[in-house]
Amino acid sequence: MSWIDTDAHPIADVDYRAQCADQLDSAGALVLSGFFSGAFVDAVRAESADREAEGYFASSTHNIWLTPPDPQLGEDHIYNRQIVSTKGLLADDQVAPDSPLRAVYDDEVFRSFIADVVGVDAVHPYDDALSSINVHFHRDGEELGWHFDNSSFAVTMLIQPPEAGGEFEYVKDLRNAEAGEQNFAGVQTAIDTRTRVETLTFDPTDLVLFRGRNSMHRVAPSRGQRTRILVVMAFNTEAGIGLSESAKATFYGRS
Ligand SMILES: O=C(O)CCC(=O)C(=O)O
Ligand SMILES: [Fe+2]
Repeated sequence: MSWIDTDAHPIADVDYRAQCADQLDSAGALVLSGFFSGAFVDAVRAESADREAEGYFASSTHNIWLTPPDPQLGEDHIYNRQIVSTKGLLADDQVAPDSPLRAVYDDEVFRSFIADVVGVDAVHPYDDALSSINVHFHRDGEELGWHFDNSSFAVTMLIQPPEAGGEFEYVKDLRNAEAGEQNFAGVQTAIDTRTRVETLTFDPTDLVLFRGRNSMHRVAPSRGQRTRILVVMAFNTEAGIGLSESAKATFYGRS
């Protein structure tokens, strides 16, 4: 597939896959520089820019866990702290059928590469019309607040950087969702004092794989007239999983 530089990134090669998997495990994130061709980024930028007005901009706040509040813990508890996110997005059903994003997302070698790197048998699209491929827009001043992802990993690609700001910040392994350990004290310290906060840098044409379920992360406010455009490709480790109606209403404003 010409959209991916397979000379630099031999995604069909088992040794290359193992090397990427090691890096993701040790760092919690994997940035593959120059993974996509310039033509890919240009084509996605051309089809996405100027479509911000069609995007859904959620105005509501959320907690870091992306869950409803727990009144038992009290209003001032870190679990109930409300975080502002202002980014907008195009959902999967707004991405053109002939978009290069679909060619990549549907490619069997790309999918099996992602599966091997994250250490699962296979990855599958979401079984709903909205969640699989999303295009995010951050205009001047817009941000994505601190959160843990619901999914265990995310595949992202920056299409257009903002003039300034828009840094991806994270705190690695801050909770252990699988063990049910939410680490309220650690989360509160990280948020209030920025202890252990790291920045992940990546550029257009890079592929980013990030384990966001246990590593709290945010995207700082964008600055300047150029909108930050970033694509998130979401996969499931089981077939037939779709978002609930309430989650669709929260994330996309419709169901
Ligand atoms: O915009 C980014 O770089 C990250 C997006 C993200 O964290 C998310 O969609 O959950
Ligand atoms: Fe996230």
